[in-house]
Amino acid sequence: MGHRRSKGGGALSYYITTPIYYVNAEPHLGHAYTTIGADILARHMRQRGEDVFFLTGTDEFGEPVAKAAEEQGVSPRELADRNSERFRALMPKIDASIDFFIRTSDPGHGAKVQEVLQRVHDNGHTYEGTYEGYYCPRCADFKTPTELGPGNTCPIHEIVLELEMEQNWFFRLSAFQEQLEQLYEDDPTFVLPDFRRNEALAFIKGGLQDVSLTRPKLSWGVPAPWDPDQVIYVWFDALLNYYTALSYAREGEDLTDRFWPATLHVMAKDILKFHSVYWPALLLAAGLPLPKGLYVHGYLLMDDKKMSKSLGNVLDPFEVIERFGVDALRFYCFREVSFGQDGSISPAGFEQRYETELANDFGNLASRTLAMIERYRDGTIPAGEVDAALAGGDDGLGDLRVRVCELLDRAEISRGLEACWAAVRRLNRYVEERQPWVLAKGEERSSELDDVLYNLAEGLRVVTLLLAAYMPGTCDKLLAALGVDGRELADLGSRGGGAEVERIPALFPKLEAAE
Ligand code: ME8
Repeated sequence: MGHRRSKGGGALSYYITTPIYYVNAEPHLGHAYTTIGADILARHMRQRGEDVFFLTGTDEFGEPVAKAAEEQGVSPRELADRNSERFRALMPKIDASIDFFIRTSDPGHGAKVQEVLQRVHDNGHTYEGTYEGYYCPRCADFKTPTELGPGNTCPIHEIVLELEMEQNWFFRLSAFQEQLEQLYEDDPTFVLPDFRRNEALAFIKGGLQDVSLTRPKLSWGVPAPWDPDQVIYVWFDALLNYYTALSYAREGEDLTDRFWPATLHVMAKDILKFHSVYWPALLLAAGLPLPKGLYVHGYLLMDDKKMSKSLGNVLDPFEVIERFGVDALRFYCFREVSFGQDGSISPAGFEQRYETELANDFGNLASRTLAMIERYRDGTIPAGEVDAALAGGDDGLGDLRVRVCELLDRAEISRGLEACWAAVRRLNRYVEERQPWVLAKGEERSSELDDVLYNLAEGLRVVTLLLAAYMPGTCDKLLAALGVDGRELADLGSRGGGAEVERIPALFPKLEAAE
């Protein structure tokens, strides 16, 4: 079961989002990771002919940004402009095929936030009250007693929190307890993976407290329409980006009916509570349809700690791309760390996988296949019989497409990649077993050689089409060299012989020695 749905028989609409990133610092590999993950799914669904909209952007209001700006001696607007631009510049570098980049400082966003929250207010889900409790300015989160670390600290940022008291508007989150429990019961895949669903449900069952919806004293935010002395608490303003973007992403067009509710929100576990509890409750309060699902992945770790700007142990994605290339980055993140789990990454790990898997497994399969077709058949893929021995089993090519599609329906990105890689290795073994260079020695085994070359070219075509969502640039080059025009995943098994192939330079050249 996945999160996909049909709108009246035509193409499925597939609306996928990443979190919008705080502009209090520059992007790091953690941000690239989520965005690449979502991009893999977006690209894959486009190859399946679905109507895709892929959104990312920046979260610009609220205390985390206002504080960082103060520390740097600039206005929040200046800091937001500067860092938002860096996030935007990251997108083409990581080959993220986004359809829109939202900034919460966009006027179109603010206006829509006000409209939705006015409805929440009019529907009677707000009241005025006094908040007293511990607030982490870096998380922009009011911590419940069970969420606090020892000595009233923030367990994520490891800082001591002040007791805050302020007058603000509350959102009646507690009133949605039953509806949320029901939602989790009715739709067991609302949050994936399962263990994250259980965490979210446990949080709900622990008893929901009302939460602040607005904050006084802050000027960097969207004013509450019914009380302009207060601004909307940044998390509610931020969550609404997923909905507001559709109303103004295309000038003169409202995409809301076409794409809302969202198919999948992708994020890491740090913001599970906001997405799995506050977000559906807010939508219910506004009378809006709920997203189909969330996928909550783990952390990229460096030296066994979460890579984060506040801990300072971050890898710069721009530098990684410079050294290894964008597709190696896209591959490595999902190969080294199983999507959904936490996992460590390191420059040494990059190098190793680059050499053993990209250069030796995939690069080598591609270059030897193209070289043999050129040498033995003048560059034309011969017609041949499909080899049943390659089709079956866990690493067989026969149902590879179906297996990868099923996995990616559940956002199992690493498992989808694993399935493709097993097929790459199987094709390399096939070359060793069938030894085309021996078959090429005399005319008498010519039709056997045709079959082997045909099966190799076909296997490589299928696996490369499936890998194209993961490593778009590399796979495009290889598919062009194999004479494949389209990128659709329908009817994968139908190509005969006859296409012309071209030899190309190594897809993954030897790395320069590190400085
Ligand atoms: O939380 N490993 O923004 P943010 C994996 N603005 N993913 C990581 C990561 C790591 N080490 N570090 C960051 C916010 N991420 C809010 C979101 S959404 C309505 C508002 C990724 O800049 C991951 O997706 O702190 C995580 O959830 C997100 O960046 C947090 O980004």
